[in-house]
Parts: sequence; structure tokens; C-alpha cells
Amino acid sequence: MATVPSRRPALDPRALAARFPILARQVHGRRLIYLDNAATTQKPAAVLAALEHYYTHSNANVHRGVHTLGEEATEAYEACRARVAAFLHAPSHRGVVILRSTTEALNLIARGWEHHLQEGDEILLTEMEHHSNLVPWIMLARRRGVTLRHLPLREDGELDLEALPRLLSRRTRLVALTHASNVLGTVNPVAEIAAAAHAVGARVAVDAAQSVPHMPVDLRTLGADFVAFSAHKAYGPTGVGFLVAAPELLEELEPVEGGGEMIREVHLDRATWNEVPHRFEAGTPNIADAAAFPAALDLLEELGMEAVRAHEVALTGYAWERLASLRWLQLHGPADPHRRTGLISFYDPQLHPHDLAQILDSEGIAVRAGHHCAQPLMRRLGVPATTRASFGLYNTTEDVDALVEGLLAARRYFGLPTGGAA
Ligand code: C6P
Repeated sequence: MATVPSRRPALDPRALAARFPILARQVHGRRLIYLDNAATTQKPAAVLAALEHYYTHSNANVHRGVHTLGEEATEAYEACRARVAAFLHAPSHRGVVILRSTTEALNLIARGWEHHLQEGDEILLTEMEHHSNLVPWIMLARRRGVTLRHLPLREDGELDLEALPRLLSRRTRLVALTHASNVLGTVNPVAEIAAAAHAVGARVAVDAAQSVPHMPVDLRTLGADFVAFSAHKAYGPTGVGFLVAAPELLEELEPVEGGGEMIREVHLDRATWNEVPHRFEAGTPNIADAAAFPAALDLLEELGMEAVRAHEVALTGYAWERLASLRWLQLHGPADPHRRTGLISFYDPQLHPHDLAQILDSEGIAVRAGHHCAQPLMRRLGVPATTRASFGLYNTTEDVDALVEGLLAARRYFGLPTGGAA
């Protein structure tokens, strides 16, 4: 199996699984094999305990009360901001906006930055984007008359960087791309693309939903101006996501929601805004889930992100080899596990991905089937949908073996030959 060097001991996925209570449950009388981590990860007991602790101990509103509970709640909420900044080596905790999701963060960039744009300006995206990094820009293009361009995909599932010079120009005001594709797994060379974008004076927004939970992400070298990710894909609670940037770059954004918390002074007919990042957090935030997220970061830091990455590279390399031995399957994205994140999308031309996922579910195996919120990419790949297995800390080669057995069982169930298996 392929490995990458790691300064920490290798992960012990079985020991880790024991720290995730849900993984002890059965599905259809079978041990749950959870291979849908790109959609959302499971939560360790420490995160569940942190949630319970918050509600049983400190529950109050933030930045308001002078009472003890209010102070504790504010401290827990602000600790999340500081931990996210440290985890990503962000310039300052003042550059971390606590939102609901990656989707909300990308929408905030699109709406908050639009006053810098005018008709004729261009935004460069890629052909492998999730709808969350397409639709906000499509909406913006409708409002402002800006032109959307797209960096094409090569046959091997990587971006065609040779097309960059003809797509980037002084008209390009912003480049928005995913760090890692949720369908292909491809890890994009963000620093290289960002350098080219910056050379023409464009800003760079990066959708890091599928990278932050799975590999070391260091904002000092990533090259991005704005970064979005979600806690729930990083073993944290749902309902919390982040926009991370240098505070002075956040100053370039207009707030898009008005209300409590985000103001400095309000008159009947005018208002001034609070400082960044608070001006982007109108209303009572998701305090409890933000307060619990550091427990997930504790786990990732205890393991070390190099070790997390090494585990996923090894497991993905093993899974690729085993799936490639099923000759009827089309596998998507780069074959080299070092060039992809821990997920593999595949397509059996004779079996609809939903049927396949249903049969796998009857074996206790959770995978995702569908367009994965990437319809343009499905069209580009020429498939209606794919089945996707995505890995996490607690997955093992036995889980991959069970997946392969499940795929063989599905073929047999539909009376299709399995003789092509190597
Ligand atoms: N992808 C998947 O199964 P939210 O829903 O806002 O937390 O994340 C949106 C998002 C943005 N970018 C990428 C690259 C993503 O993968 C996702 C979420 C899930 O692939 C749900 S569609």
C-alpha cells in the first residue's frame, strides 16, 4: 500500500472506531460500515459530551449577558473561533467568521464581494465544482452581468492548467475553486492557481469542505484569500461552518444579513457595522455546536493531520486497486492516491447507482449514490450519477473488502456476470 511520511504513529482505525458510539450500531442486522464520510462524518463521544456539557452547564446567549453563564457561553463560542484559526494557521482569529456551513460561507463571499464587480468582469470557476461553489456565482452573474468562465477538466480527472493563461486576464476579478473534489477526489494545486490569479489581480476563494477534514491545510502556504469549510465533515456537529480570511480581506466584504450582533450603532434610519468578523454574524449564532467543535479538532490534532492523510492515502490506494479489479466498474478521478482525497466514485453501466447503494445498505454498508450536487460534472463525465465510497478515520481495509463483496453480491442479485473480477 502507498504511504506518505508521517511524524506521528499510524492511525489505529479500530481503536478510533470505539470512540464513535454510532459505529457500534447495526443496520439490517449487520455491522454498520460507514463509507459516506464526504457527505458527513460521524461524531466522536467527545463531541457528544461537549454538546451535552454546554447545554447542561453553560447555556446562555453570547456577547450579551454579564452573568456567569453568558460569559461562559461567550468564552466557549469564541474558543471555537480561536481553535479554527490555529488549526488552519490563519493570520488571526479575527479572520474567522462562524457561519452555518460551507454553503453559507461561499454565498457570503459571493454576496458580500459583489459591489467590487461590474458588467464585463469575469469570475473563473472549474468544471468540477459542487453546486455550492457554482450557484452563488450564477446568481451573482445574473445580478451583476459578470461573465463566468470555467477551467476545464482533463480526462484523467485533473484540472487542465494549460488553459489557465487563456482564461485569466485583467478582467478576471475572482477565482473560486474547490481544494478537493467531492466526486473525483482530485486535490487541486491551489497555490499554483492562486499565484496565477493573483498575478492578474484576482482574489481567490477556496472551497475546502473536502480538504480540511482529511489533510494538513495551512493557510500560510495555500495561497487562498477566502477559505470555506464545514464542521460536520470534520467530525464536528452539523450547523456550523466557517469563512476564514485575513481580517483586512474580510473588510472588503459587505455584510449580507442585518440584525443583532452585527451592528455598532443603530438609528431609526441608519446603522454602522460592528468590527470583523462579528459584522457577518447577525442574530443568535449556533453557539452549542460551535462550542462542541473544538472537541473534534482535539481529536484531529491528537492524531496529527499528516497521519490522518497517510491513513486515507493508504486506504484509498487499497480501495482503488480492489475496485479496479472489478472490470465492469468505471472509476473516476486520478488513480494515484497521493493526488486525491479519501473517496472514490464509480459507475457500473449495467446497474443504477441507487440500486447499488440500496443493495449495499442491506449489507450494512452506507455509501452515497447520485449526482453529489455536481450536475455539470456528471454531464462532463457522461454518467447520470455515480456511487461514492468515502473514507474517514475509522475505516479499515476490511470495510473496503466488505464493499467489494457487496458490489459482487449486487451483480449476482441482478443476474449480471462477475467473471470480470481479476
Ligand atoms: N458535499 C457530499 O456528499 P455544506 O453542505 O454547506 O456543509 O457543504 C457543501 C459542500 C461544498 N463543497 C464541497 C466540495 C462539498 O463536498 C460540499 C458538501 C456533500 O458531497 C453533500 S452534497
